[in-house]
Amino acid sequence: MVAIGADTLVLSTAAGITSVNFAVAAGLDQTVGDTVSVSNFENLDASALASALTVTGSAAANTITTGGGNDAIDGGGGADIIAAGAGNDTVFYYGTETSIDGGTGTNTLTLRTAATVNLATRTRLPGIQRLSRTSRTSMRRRWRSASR
Ligand SMILES: [Ca+2]
Ligand SMILES: [Ca+2]
Repeated sequence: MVAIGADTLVLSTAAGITSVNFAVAAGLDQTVGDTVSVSNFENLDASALASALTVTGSAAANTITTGGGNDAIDGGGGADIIAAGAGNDTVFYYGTETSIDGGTGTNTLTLRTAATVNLATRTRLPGIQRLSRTSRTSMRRRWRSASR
């Protein structure tokens, strides 16, 4: 079953939540750390939070906005719109995203697919200063702005 929808979960307080996972099966709890069963959301607005959050998107398009904590965001592929806010955030890059904004802080983009990312002309990647890669990834890097 594929869940169709565009529901946005807005977190006005952390309430103990440490992670949000949109990749769970439909109807299952998407939040970890709280006592509330939250299900069937696709999008997250956690911009009000100052604590760190781990967010996992589904294979479909997700709009994920996090707050001032040092967040880790894995959009899971799809035409995601990701904004990590303040803090030193880590965002996974699949190459299918509509946009990734690291926000302020020292942010790391982790490539999950082979890609050439030019940080000097990162129009789609504002706020990203660092690249890292997983062992499955090959990539070429241009550090024209970062290394000089
Ligand atoms: Ca996604
Ligand atoms: Ca953040």
